[in-house]
Amino acid sequence: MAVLERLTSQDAIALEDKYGAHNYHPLPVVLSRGEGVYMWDVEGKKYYDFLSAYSAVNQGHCNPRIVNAMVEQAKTLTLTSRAFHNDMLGKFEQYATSYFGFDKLLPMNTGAEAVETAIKICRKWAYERKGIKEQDAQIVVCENNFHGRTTTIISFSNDEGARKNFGPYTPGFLKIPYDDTEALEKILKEHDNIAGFLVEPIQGEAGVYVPSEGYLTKARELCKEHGVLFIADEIQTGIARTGKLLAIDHENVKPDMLILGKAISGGVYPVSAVLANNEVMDVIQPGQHGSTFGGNPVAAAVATEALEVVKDEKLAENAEKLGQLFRSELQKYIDNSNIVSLVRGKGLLNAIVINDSEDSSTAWDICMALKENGLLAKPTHGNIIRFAPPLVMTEDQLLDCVSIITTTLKDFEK
Ligand code: IF1
Repeated sequence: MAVLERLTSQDAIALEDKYGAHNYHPLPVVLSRGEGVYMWDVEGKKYYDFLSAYSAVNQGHCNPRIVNAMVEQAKTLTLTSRAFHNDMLGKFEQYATSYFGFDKLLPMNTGAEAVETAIKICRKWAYERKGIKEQDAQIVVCENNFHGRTTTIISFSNDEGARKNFGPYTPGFLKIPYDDTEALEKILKEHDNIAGFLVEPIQGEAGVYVPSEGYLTKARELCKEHGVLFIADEIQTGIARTGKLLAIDHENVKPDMLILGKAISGGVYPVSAVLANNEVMDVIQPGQHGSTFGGNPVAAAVATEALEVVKDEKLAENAEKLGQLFRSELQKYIDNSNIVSLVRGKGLLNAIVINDSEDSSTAWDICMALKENGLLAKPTHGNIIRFAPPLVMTEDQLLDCVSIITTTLKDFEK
């Protein structure tokens, strides 16, 4: 019976097409199992994962320690709501605040919820501590940002697809170019009602855009000088992905608020969080913010274990080492390539830019060919392919992947 019930890829795709909303355009591959850096489709074909669920499975698919933490906790107590205490949340909060160096943590579930939380805390802080007139607080954001998909967050997106016909939009955001400290300084000087500056240390969705060295340091200084909260969205860049625990650690920058999601749970369970010191976090009092599932015991157990794995398995160090190797190996290929113009990134968050027009299907076609050759990656904006494998990869596996990628690219050379 079990065998008869097994779906083919084609059947699974047809079901999603018929019964699911069409809000995604996935690569046509149907995965049914994952382990470490590998995934298998329903026909049993094995792939290297080069997306890591958008950097959520940094600790590797079905990491046994994290899965075990989830199963044990799920057998004991799953959800109490925050109407009562549970015996896991405080331990997780103590562990995570000391891990990242903040006084307090506010737990949520998805990345977008954590961004919303940071926006609410920032505004409340502005009215109650900075003395900005009520309803008047502005938050500075960057062009080409990606912070999630709620109505407020898409209000300050400049991606037409993400934004169009979802209005009316939430006011209270000012947009400046990314990687531009002069623009930041100018806007901070011109307005006295700015509450915060929300920024991605590397812009992921924009195509793994790494800012100039010193950008984050200077932006941090400007915020301090103008009494504005510096808010780092490390949902995609955090948890060892870029070769340090956080991407801001490359410049030893300390934000006023740190937003985490994705790999804080190793991709096993939705967990997100905002971290801040008391003078900021204490503006939130009972009844002012929350979530049914936020801070539940399973989330607490899973996230604690996921963070321990990152330290124990030295994933930041591995991402740094393998990232250097990946970029230098690909660069050797690019030096003689017409189809790829450059490779960029930090740690194991990298991208190649395809040398073709932005609206051509070349990046997609290359990803389809990579899939045939046993490696899964996804194009991002324009003609860019993001490469972000789980951080538990070995050097031999990485070199094997470089060989799959370069062999595939050769077929696309003009
Ligand atoms: C999708 C990209 C990645 C994020 C940052 C907040 C969130 C995200 C910096 C929201 C989420 C995702 C969501 C995913 C695509 C994706 C993405 F391509 F859009 F840029 F990762 F690369 N801040 N990023 O990157 O977190 O609410 O989703 O948990 O399908 O929308 P979420």
